[in-house]
Amino acid sequence: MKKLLSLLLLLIAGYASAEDGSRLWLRATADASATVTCNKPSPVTDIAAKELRMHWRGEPVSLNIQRTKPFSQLPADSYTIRRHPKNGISIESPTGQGILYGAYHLLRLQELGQAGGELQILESPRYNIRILNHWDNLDRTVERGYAGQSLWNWDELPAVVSPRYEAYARANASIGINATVLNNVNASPQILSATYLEKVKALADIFRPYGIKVYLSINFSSPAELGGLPTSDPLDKAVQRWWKDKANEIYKLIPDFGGFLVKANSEGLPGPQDFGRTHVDGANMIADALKPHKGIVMWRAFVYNPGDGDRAKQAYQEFMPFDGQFRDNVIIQVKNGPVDFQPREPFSPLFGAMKNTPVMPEVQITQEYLGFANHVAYLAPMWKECLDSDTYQQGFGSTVAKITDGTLYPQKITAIAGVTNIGTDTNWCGHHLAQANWYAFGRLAWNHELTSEEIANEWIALTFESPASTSLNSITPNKQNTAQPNSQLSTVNSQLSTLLLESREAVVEYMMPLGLHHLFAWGHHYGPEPWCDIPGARPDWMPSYYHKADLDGIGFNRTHTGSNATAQYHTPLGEQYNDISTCPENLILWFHHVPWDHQMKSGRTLWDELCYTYDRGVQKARSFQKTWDSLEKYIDPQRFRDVQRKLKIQTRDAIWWKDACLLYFQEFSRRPIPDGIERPVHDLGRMKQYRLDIGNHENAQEEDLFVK
Ligand code: GCV
Repeated sequence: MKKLLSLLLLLIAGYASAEDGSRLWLRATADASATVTCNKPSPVTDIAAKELRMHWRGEPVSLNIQRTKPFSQLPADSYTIRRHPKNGISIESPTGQGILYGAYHLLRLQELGQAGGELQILESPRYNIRILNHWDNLDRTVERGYAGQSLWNWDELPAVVSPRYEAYARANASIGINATVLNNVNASPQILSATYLEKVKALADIFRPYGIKVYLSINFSSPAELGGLPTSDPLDKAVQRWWKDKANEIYKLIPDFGGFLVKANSEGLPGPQDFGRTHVDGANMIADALKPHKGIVMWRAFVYNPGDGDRAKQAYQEFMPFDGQFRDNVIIQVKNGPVDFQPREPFSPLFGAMKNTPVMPEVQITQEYLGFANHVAYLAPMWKECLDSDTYQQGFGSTVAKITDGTLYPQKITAIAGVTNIGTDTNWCGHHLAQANWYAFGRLAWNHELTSEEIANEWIALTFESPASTSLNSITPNKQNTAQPNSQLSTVNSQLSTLLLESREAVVEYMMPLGLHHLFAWGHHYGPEPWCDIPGARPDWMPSYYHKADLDGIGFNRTHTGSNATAQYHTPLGEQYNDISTCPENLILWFHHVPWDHQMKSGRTLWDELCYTYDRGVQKARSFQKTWDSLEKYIDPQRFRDVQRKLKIQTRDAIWWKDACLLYFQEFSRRPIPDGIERPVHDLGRMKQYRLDIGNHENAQEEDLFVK
């Protein structure tokens, strides 16, 4: 009877909160009443206690702030979770923030059915700063955002505070994210005006109890544009004063303000070079203003100019000479690859090469180059590919992760940034399955040793498993909890995790396999236009700059006989990339101009391999539809239909990519599309005639494509 009643209650609760994706991976019902005590309550531990009281269905929990063993040598937000046979559970940490992470960890275990039995957990984060970068503009548009408008309603702030701000903070804290840059790196000087700083303060106040620090992107010309000074020259005394005063003003409002993110002398933005100064002059001047407040500067290395040779080499060329010259509160933010978040790139050669400067990886959670919020592309494998790459800079095993997380270099600051995919859409990310990328970023920033599969399994269970099932299985101490996913849920988990784990590679295959890159249409980065040639446009924004297809072959010669970008990589990697017989085939066209008849490892010619790979990508997209459809009976109707619709678009786009690229490159290869490959359904001439119109919010819908 009791069970029946609780089932009824849960059903009612389930109906009350429809599965529209708004609850993300935090879908547990708030109907518990756990006993929770804390030795040193604070706003942060209060949140931890509240979460546990509402959601934890087990024995009493004590939250203990303590600084001694095992924490003396560990980062501040480390924590332990222990089950004591007769005394309930303890969560210990030197900080309230660690306690909060411990609470979310315990609740996650409960939802996964893993909170029973012995608990002896010690966790500490690999990166100190785990930060989201919002590319949100003050008019609420989001650059490369595909999930609605910016969450920050600047017009209404600080008077009106949306409940979504707290929900955002909670979601981030639940996966260990502890920092956020609120505005676009293409920054408006206005963000530093007194009016906007009041709004920023309102957000910082909401985020603080969740352990999240606020940072801002700044425009290097702010002293002139906002402050009315005649110059923004970093060596000018009045400019230096202006930044110091601005920092003082900010810290008065937001005492724990994190610092500034700076995009300077990049893609037309102002920077120190406008005044004949260097990145060091610019970064250090701002660092000096922040230093008294313990703030930091994240200075981006995303720089390239059309006249300066191979774009892939430029960040290295520009930044290496400055190694060791930055202040100790500057960290250089480096995109995972040397060009720009392409579906596949080698890692940036700056990782490990800068030995005397803290460096942090920047990855892109929003899918600017991976089908926006229309395609499923689970990105943990892509980020791990970079983090696990061996730079060889400190001998074998010097992975990008170990280089940047403080293991191999004594970096005082360690950090990792993710350009977020979050917006006002009900489901936050535009595509239900894209929530997995937000989740995966947080989990990997905390622990980059987790596998993509582990993270996917966790996320699927939390996001698609019925919360009812866990609440019906109460947790009993010292007994393995029985709330293991039941067979239905296991089907979802195994099928969906296979789909997720294959998804990024599928996108690479149907968009830009074998190391191809930047074949995108002019004006946006959604569909293919490998033929795109806009008279007078920057050559390094044209696809032909990258693919270099001609009658002999295809690909960018970056070897010693070409741009020599391979020389920026440490021995033996540079040599490996340089030699066509040892270069990994998934990067062969990144580093080599390869003859059409070059024999690949499969025994096929390059041309045939290209055709097979594009086709394989399309077949995978089709298989995602089949897999998803087979799960209909296990998934709630709204999310099922939403994803089903997106997968249809994805397959349509995959075919379009394959046809556009193969038919175009065939004009150079002059070879037939091999037997056994799905025939093109589009006509190259017609595809070339049409411009893609993808609408104001870059959220391409079926009817928007192929508009004349
Ligand atoms: C925010 C790419 C994107 C730009 C982005 C830039 C950057 O070029 O297309 O939208 O600008 O990277 O990372 O600064």
